[in-house]
Amino acid sequence: MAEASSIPVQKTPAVVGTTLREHVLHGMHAAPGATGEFTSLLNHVSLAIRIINSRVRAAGLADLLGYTGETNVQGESVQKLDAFANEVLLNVLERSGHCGVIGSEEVDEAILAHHHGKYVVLFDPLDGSSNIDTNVGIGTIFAILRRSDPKLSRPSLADALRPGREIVAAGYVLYGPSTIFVLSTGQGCHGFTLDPAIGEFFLSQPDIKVPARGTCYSVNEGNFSRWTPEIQKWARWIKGEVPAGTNPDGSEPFKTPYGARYVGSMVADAHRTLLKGGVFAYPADAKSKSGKLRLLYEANPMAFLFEQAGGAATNGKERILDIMPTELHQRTPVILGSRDDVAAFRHFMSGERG
Ligand code: FBP
Repeated sequence: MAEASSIPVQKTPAVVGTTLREHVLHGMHAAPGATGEFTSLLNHVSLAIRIINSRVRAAGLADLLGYTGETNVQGESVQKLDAFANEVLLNVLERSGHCGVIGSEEVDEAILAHHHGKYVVLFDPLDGSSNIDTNVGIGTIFAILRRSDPKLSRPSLADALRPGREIVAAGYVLYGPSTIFVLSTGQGCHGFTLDPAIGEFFLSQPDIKVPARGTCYSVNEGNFSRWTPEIQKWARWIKGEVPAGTNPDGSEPFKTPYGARYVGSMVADAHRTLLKGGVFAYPADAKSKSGKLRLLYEANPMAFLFEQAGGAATNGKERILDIMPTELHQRTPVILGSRDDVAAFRHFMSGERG
């Protein structure tokens, strides 16, 4: 009679997917010296997101559409749902006890929270606010950094003004037809879908890889007349108005024209680009001389995710993650997406092409 140990164990096929909590916990077990604080912080972020999601889904019924009447540090009129999402994230993060510094798109100054809080969390509570009232995809974006010496130093703005390459985790949530949470803790980029019946995120797109080249471009062409001649050349090139020509790096010629896709919510446009490839760009122009998007809580977290997925992100001159921040709400030109498509944009910006 065979030894019990040699009898193959019949594993029941997994009918229950991997939850976000399990995925993060697994990461923690793999990290030497992990204390569980990082996992707990990510679980707090996930709680805030599920609360925001519940209101986004019923915004029209919960008197959460329209404006609060206030203006934020960006000079924008604050939308009720933006203010609500901001309150929820601030509340949950402060209560977590893990944050030394919190930075929000909706709050002028950095919030110096817990003296010994190990982490810095920077977020855009509701991205794509111009689309809130028209029920188009909107999102939440965040980045997490570890404070260099929480035991000794008091929390300060300097803890937040660090290059994106020091990010330890970043993510965004797209409140679209389904609620998708894309997260990276430095081990690749993974997508989770919220099961609204259970209120739990399940792993739905493990190890996302951006294709090296895409077939779509995403930019607000309404700004064309304000762009530099180099960027206008890129736009004519990607629309096939001029021959594709040869690449300065000798790589396979591009197949233009590309298709145009633009939602006007960075999270929605970036998510499509992450999965399908291509390029999303919000370059600087004569009106927005430093671009429109914010470095610390829009460009950096997205750049971290795209690089974790094998893509690229630049301001046209350097890697977004190498930019040294000087202000909490500073803006930057953003070009992100497939490696080859971002390289092509850079070649036009630097005048190497066109
Ligand atoms: P907020 O909504 O968080 O302010 O973000 C800015 C944003 O809405 C991005 O999501 C989007 O990519 C961009 O501005 C759209 O700008 P525009 O309307 O000029 O194309």
